[in-house]
Amino acid sequence: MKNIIKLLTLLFITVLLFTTYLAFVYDKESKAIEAKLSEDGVQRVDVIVDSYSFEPNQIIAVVNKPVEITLRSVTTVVPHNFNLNSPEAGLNIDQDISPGEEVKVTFTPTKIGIFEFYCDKKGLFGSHQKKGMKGILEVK
Ligand SMILES: [Cu+2]
Repeated sequence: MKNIIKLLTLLFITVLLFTTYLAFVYDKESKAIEAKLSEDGVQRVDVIVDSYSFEPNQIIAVVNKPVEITLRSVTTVVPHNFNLNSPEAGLNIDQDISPGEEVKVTFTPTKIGIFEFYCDKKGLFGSHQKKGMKGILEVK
């Protein structure tokens, strides 16, 4: 009986450590990235497009300055897209991204706020957005 309790305690501690580790890794991956302001006045950022994620998934940009996002697909089969639709803030993007393709989208955010982007494709088992293909643009 005592051995079982010991075993369960050990198992509990292992699970606890593992989930803490996962939370730490996940937190690192979802770190916000500031779009880098170039000499030509354009704020640029690269985003890796995979099934089913955008990396980084938090982009920070400054209001009323052009933003250029390079979307780099690393998939071999699954097509994705990049939707960023808040027309009231100057955001009106629906860009298809073929497997392995690299495309650029440019826009100028005209309002401060937090705006969601996502992939609106759907597979057999649900939408890509629900599987994690989403992120936020924070305009400061
Ligand atoms: Cu997708």
